[in-house]
Amino acid sequence: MRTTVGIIGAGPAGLLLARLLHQAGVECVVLEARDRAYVERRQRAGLLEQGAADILRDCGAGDRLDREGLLHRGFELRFEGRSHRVDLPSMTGGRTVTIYPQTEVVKDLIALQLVDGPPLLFEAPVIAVEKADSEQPLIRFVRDGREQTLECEFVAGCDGSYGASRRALPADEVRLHERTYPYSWLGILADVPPSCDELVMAGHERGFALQSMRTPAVSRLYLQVPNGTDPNDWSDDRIWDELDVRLAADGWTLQRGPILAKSVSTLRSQVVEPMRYGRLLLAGDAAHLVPPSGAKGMNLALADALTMARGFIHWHGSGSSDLLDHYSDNCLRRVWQAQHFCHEMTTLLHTAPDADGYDRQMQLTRLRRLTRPTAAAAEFAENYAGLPLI
Ligand code: RFL
Ligand code: PHB
Repeated sequence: MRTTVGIIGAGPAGLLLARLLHQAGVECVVLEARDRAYVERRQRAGLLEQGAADILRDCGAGDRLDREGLLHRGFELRFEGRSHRVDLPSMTGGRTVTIYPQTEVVKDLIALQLVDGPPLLFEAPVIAVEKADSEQPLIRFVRDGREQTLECEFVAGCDGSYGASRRALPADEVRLHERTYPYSWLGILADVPPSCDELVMAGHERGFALQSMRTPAVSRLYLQVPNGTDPNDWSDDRIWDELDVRLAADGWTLQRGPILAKSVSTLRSQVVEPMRYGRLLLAGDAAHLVPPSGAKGMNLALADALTMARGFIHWHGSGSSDLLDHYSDNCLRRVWQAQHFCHEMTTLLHTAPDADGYDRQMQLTRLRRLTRPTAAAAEFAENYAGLPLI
């Protein structure tokens, strides 16, 4: 098999890239390790920045997003038993965010691709990317139990942090910057309407808690838990009791309901620098991870895919590799900005295992600044709503 751009991974990054290339007449093939049902059901992100929602609309994937997405103009910060609303439009020149689950973004992009898009092969795990430093890179993958090859002009590594693309990077050419946080998130999906129309983030002494949602009828909630936590050690009652304590505020009641899913994920930051090796370009989680506290992972993945698509389209139309040559630098500026914001959000709201009274006072001082019309509050809102895409 031959193509122009071989795309590894059918997450938000790979699917958006395929859509944009297809619309511009650049040939590509997407190889995905898992089956369609698995990819469409994987519970992940929930929040789209305005810029990311606009990218999806512009490529024709905005119909359901506009019908079913929940537009949010602010969120609540809770600490010391009180709620403080952060208003986004008034501090960001009118920008908002949308709650629209990653599962739905992925379903919409897959549906478009299966109607008129380039080939998307499910259950086709890539085992290696070879000759990335040559003009003819090669992808080795398995299909129906047989090993096959896809010859490409470029390879787009959109296969997450455990994919084959990362394994193809020589350690002496590419650096991996990394932080692992001393806590994880226990996430639940609950069959109960959210107790608040907006997101609620609590910076409690016992640890972080978040009330989010998937639809007006289904809630998504998170609790900070120690690393190594087994979700089975947390009964439904224990989860609701702890959420009650951490999210408590005067005059507010957390509604309980059946828990549909429970999982634990560790919080980590990673950046691969540069995001390119030869003719292998990385996008999304393959290039960087952020702790979920800042809700930036899917948004960064979509922004990378747009930047990469522009590079390939320019190269395809003009023969110039100018944009591709600046791909990594252009993305990394946004990536490091998001890393900084997510790190700030994480340390602002989580309680480290060795935290003492001094650390707590530092957190409370930082939190109080965000509840007044300060420059810190404006910068926080700007970052949360997302920086405009260039
Ligand atoms: P994905 O979505 O992981 O897709 C990668 C795809 O590659 C496939 N793959 C392979 N395919 C072929 N061959 C191989 N060898 C392969 N290896 C892997 C995988 O099966 C998969 O289909 O990466 P992508 O596209 O870069 O998208 C990144 C996002 O998924 C991720 O950053 C976000 O989910 C992070 N995130 C959030 N991001 C936000 O923007 N807003 C949020 O509100 C938000 N909340 C979250 C989050 C992540 C969380 N977890 C689970 C850590 C909340 C949580 C709890
Ligand atoms: C989510 O809805 O999954 C979500 C929202 C905001 C975050 C993280 C996750 O910061």
